[in-house]
Amino acid sequence: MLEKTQEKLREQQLAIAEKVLASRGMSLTEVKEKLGAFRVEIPSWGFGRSGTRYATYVDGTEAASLRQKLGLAGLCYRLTGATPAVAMIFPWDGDDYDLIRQCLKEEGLQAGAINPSSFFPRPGPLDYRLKWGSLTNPAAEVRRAYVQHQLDCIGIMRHLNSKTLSTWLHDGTNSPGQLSLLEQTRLLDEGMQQIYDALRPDERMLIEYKFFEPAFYATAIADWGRSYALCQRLGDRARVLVDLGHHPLGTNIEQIVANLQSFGKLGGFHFNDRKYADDDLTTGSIDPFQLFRIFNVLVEAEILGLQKVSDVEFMIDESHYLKDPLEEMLEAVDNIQRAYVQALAVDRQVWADAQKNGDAEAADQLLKSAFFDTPVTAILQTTRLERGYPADPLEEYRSKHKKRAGSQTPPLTRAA
Ligand code: AFD
Ligand code: MN
Ligand code: MN
Repeated sequence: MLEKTQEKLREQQLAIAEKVLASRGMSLTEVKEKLGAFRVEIPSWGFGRSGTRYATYVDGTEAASLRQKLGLAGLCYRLTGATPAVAMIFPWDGDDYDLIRQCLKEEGLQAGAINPSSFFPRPGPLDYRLKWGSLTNPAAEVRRAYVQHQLDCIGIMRHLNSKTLSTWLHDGTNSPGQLSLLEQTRLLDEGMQQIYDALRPDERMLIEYKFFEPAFYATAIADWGRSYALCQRLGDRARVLVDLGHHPLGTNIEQIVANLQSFGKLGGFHFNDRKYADDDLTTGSIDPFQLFRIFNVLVEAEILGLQKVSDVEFMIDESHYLKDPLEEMLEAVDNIQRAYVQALAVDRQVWADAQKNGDAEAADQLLKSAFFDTPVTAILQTTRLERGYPADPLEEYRSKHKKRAGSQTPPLTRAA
């Protein structure tokens, strides 16, 4: 009975959506087509369990091995139809690249961006000495070893048929005396150049910035300006990666996106949300209007011919501390798709007229109406059903796939 009622409601909402979009110069068919073509990468590490600096609480809903991570990633794709590629991270995801290829194939997945990890101590020069950084480490032996790790990751990229190297350095100094700030920037440029020079013409490098890490005094790639300057120096296959959690509170991220698109240097995103810092909350769960404003710039940039939405590498980068990781991933994908539909529903002509007339109130009401008054759920669910996927992936997972949370293992048990 409930199903029938939901179906009826969806049909009514869809009829309204058709009219609302038509009144804004958009066709429902076009919105469904664009939504159906939208893809977002999911991170292998997002299916594990993360913690704070104090503890990690494992409850059995997270993956405890790489195979389980890729199994959950495969289920995410089968439930959403929007996440065919998995971003991988090394050495975290191990060194059995044939196993990875086999798991990806079994799950109907591809490898997404390959993420070298600079923060993860391992045998050899990249051991405890990483606390002084990777490419900006004062010891040439450590810098050389980290460049080699990045070159190894380019090899893994090719082995897994990926075209994107996505780089974030944990580098930063912890006191004013530790390293000359001029030397820090010189070493960074030098190391990045060696990595970039190893890329083939059809491969690209995304350079991620981050405002700070705890205990930092000077982050090596602290803001979009430093990443942009690096990408400018390196060449056209180096682009900026915008991680939503990596800005000072209050930063106007959509303005950074607009700048980067104007300069042809937007590579992609790591989506997440936060109340205070970093990537610890589900995308769109705290500030969905910001996510909509970012997509609004992306849709406008495509209309202006600056960059196609499909040319932007969308990735989720979240740390899942409390909830079932796959639930959070499905929630994130839904919120991202929602923001895209809302941005597509903006009446661009009326908005341009309001701006030309300096009518800020009308312009703001127009954005608000796209965000609040578009029957998004009906558009999302219908598009999914027409593509052969469940209308509500999260509900489908919780009702048909989710194992109850496992026994509460004692805190401090670290998942793999
Ligand atoms: C951490 C960093 C950064 C990076 C991710 C994967 O803050 O966001 O993209 O690890 O390496 O979250
Ligand atoms: Mn990130
Ligand atoms: Mn992060």
